[in-house]
This record gives sequence, structure tokens and C-alpha cells, in this order.
Amino acid sequence: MALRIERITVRQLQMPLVHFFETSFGRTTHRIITLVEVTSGGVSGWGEVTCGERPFFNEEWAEGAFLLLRDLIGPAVVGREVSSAAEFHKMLPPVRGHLMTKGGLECAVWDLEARLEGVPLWRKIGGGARREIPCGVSIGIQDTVEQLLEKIQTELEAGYQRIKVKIKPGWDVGVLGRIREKFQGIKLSADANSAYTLGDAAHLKQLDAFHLMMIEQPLAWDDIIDHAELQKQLATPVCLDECIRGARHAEQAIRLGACRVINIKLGRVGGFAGARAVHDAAERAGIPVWCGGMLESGVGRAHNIALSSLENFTLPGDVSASKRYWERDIIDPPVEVTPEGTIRLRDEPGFGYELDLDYIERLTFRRAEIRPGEAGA
Ligand code: OSB
Ligand code: MG
Repeated sequence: MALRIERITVRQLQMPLVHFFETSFGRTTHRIITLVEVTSGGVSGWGEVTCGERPFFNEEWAEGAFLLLRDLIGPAVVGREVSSAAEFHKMLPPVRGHLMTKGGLECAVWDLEARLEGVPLWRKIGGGARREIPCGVSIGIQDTVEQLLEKIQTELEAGYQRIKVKIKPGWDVGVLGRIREKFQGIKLSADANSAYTLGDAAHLKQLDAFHLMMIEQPLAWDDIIDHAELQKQLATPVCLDECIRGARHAEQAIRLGACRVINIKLGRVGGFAGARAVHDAAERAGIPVWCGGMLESGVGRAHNIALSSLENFTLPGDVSASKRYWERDIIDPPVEVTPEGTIRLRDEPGFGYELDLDYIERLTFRRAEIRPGEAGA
């Protein structure tokens, strides 16, 4: 349905994680959460920019996202009419990359459209293929292997269906061996966040012994060709994360044999339109997908739940309970996981959770309001 973007409010919040999260590119203890609120006719839709505090996962970072939204992207779309959320991405100014920044706004427009129509977001995007989303967890690099084994035990007891662990050189073969010793039958995967090169192929070949569901993004964040070379040498399926920023990348990666699985992150592909395009390209090729995470607050988490209800999200994703990351989430109720390791879709309009506006206000350290007629950069 057509709607006019009357106001865009960008807020940045600082939220401490209940436990540090470490990947091959570094350790995070506090998140800067960038929220985008889009208002029309007194109704607001909400989105989250999923980039990190530093441009270490990809080129985006919180500070850059804030400035781009405030000075360039926000002023270019505010005051304009959108024919439908599905068409919104075509109105964006010609900013190269920065898909997470654009995606935070795009997701807010989808939530707004769903709320204005009074329908759940999952229905709006064409989801609902399942009423319960299968959940896995992503566990960061720990100080000791014992601590990692203990965390895996806790998550399995909570019901999570798949365990993904972060790896890097020096925290890989030995660690996975210890995990497999203790937990033989579990669904297990490993995510390297680009910590290796093709020269490590023989080393990575040792991972075949652990019957992983997949190895995620072992090589450079922007290199599809070397992943194709590596996949030829490994029995373990390669899953691409960082490399896939749109349907064209997905099609090219599949054509080259660079992956057998794709992780779809809403932000990384610029929002729901991009995510659906990647989903459809993978589905046509018989490649399963799952929903990745970026340590989101409840807002991004709720969008991920809707996305995970599309047909081809057949593998457990990295969408998990709020309490794994936050002492108190900014949505109400927080995201909860059943003892079977699933999250139930909700039938409320939009992304289905209430915003805790007072708490959001208290956590906000920076804000920009963009209205029509105010000069941008
Ligand atoms: O590569 O999937 C990743 C977190 C931050 C940056 C990159 C990644 C991750 C995760 C966390 O694995 C998944 C989650 O949000 O639970
Ligand atoms: Mg990843």
C-alpha cells in the first residue's frame, strides 16, 4: 500500500552484552544499536542497522551508518511517497554498498506498511511457511576450551537444535576435536569470518573428519572465486556469509560451486527485498539457506524471525533468545525459545512485539530527526 514518509528518527543506543562475543576479527563487549523509526499518519515502523561498532565484519560501522542516514539517505527519501515497501529500495539514492545502513531503513518501511495494514510482517513478506522457526546458536571464541564445552552443554540443554562455533587459526582443529569427543551426534558447524586463505586448504581439509554441517566464510570477505577452489577440495559444505550481498552474488557463487549453503542476513543484503531475492535464487538452485545474526537487539531479532518463515529457510539459523545477549531487551515480550529449540511466530501487526520506548529513551546517547524541507548534506 502507498504511504508517505513523514519523519525518520535515527537513534543510537549503547547496550552491554551479558557475555563478550569473540570472532576471528575481535571481541565485542558493548553493542551500539542503531534504530530507525519511520513515521506515517501517526504510526511508526522500526528497523535496526545491523553493522558493528567498527568496520571489521564488512565496511560498515555505527558512526558511518548514523551520518549516512542523517545527512544523505534520510533527506533523500523523507517527505516522499512509497508505492509499497517492496518498491522502497528503488527510491534510495545511489549509495554504493552500505547495505546494512540502507537495510535498517528498508526494514522499518516494511514494518510500517505491515502495521498500517494491521497484518503481521511475516505475512507481508510472503512468509509463514512454518509457524515455528528452528533455532541454533553461535558461540564465540572463549578463553578456554573447557568454557566452550560448558557453554555448548548449556545451549543443548536449553533445546537449541544446532551449535555453531567461531574458529580462527589456533582455535580450530584441536577445539573441534574436543567438541566432537564430547558431543558426537549434534548438529555442529564452524564460522571463520574470513580468517584463512586458500593456502590453508590442506589445514582446513582436516575439518572433514568432524562431519560439520558446514564451514562458514573461511576465506576473504569479498572473494567468491577462492571459495569455489576450496569447496572442490573439501567434503564439508562451504556456506557463504560476508560474500553474498545480493542475488547476483548468490547466483554467481552457486554457478561457480563456491558454496552449498547460504547464510542470509537482512542487513548484509540491504533488507527484505534483497533477502527475498537471495532466498529465491538459492531456492531455484536447490541451495538451502538459513538466517544469520549480528548480535541484534529485539528489533533486528524480530525482523529475523519474520524472514526465517520463508519457504527455503530449512536449516536452523542464528536467531536465538533475547536473554542470550541482553539482561533486558528493548522489546516486550523479549524473544523466547521453546524447549524444542524453536521461536513461535506472533500474530500481532508488524514485527509482532511492543517497543519499550522508555527504556529505549534511557539508553539513547544520540538521535537525529529528519523531516521534509530540512536541508541535508
Ligand atoms: O558471522 O555470523 C557471523 C556476530 C557478529 C558478526 C558476525 C557474525 C556473528 C554471529 C552472531 O555469528 C550470530 C548471532 O547474532 O547470534
Ligand atoms: Mg558468519
